[in-house]
Amino acid sequence: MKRRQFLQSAGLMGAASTISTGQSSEPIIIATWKNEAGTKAGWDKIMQTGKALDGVEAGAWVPEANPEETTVGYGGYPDRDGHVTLDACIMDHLGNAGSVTFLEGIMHPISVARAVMEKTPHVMLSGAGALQFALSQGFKQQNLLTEKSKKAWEAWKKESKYETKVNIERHDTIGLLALGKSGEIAGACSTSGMAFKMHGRVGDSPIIGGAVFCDDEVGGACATGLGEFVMKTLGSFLIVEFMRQGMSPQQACEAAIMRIVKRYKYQEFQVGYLALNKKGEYGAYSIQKGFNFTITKNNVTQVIESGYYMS
Ligand code: SD4
Repeated sequence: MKRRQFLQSAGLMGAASTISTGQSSEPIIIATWKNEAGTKAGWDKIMQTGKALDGVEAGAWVPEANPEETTVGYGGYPDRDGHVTLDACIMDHLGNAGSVTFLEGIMHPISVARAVMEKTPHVMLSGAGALQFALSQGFKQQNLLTEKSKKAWEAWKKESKYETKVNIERHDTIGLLALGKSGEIAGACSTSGMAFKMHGRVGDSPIIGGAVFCDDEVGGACATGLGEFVMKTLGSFLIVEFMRQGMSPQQACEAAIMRIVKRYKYQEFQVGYLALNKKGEYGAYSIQKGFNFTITKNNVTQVIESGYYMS
């Protein structure tokens, strides 16, 4: 029996599929991984301003500012040369988008990405240029490498085992999707990327269409996991296009994972996708077991285990 069929008959794919039943476009915010504080903050913001874009930005702020989160913002694990380099992007319902890559020393890269979107004619700023722009906008430069992350890097350096795969254990790169009070879609993503990556490595998280894509006619999608494979398949764009063709968010996430599974040695890494359509239906799917996501709707927050392809 094929793996997927087995999962279906065993009811193991049910978590995401059975809850994809929302039919209204009431406000909702969903995020990759266990990010309750993030989705709650995003929900509160949507209640305040009405806007999905404000919600996804506020949701990303939470792990960005949390020194205990070693995969996002402040406290993120550095690259192999000891630099904490950040990637983030944001997209609104009008198709506007902004992103920053390889940004150092700024606590909230998501807000710099938003400023790129709103205040420049560009989509993406990188490295020193992104920092220069952030400083010009009043963002403060600070050291984001915490003692905890420095120690982990020093321990890693003893072996310096460079592996181009994301650990399949839980990661906390935050990807968010929301519907605002008018039912409009927005999405965002923020990360410090792969721990101990090559200096200069940029993942999928700042790539519009890779880690995040939104189209107000359809909905949105976001990604987490080993960004190289999200980029090679342009996962979030693909999911939105699948939904445009009539797939449910759940079916679209599964089809995008299958696109990876068919072409690459998927056994060695993790990718997880989340999707939300304009009716408020959502879905999630990953290659490996262990991916989960958080949803806040009607002021109620829950963490849900995603369906997955591999045993
Ligand atoms: C990256 N996609 O830099 C990010 C990492 C990630 O959960 O999502 N980890 O490739």
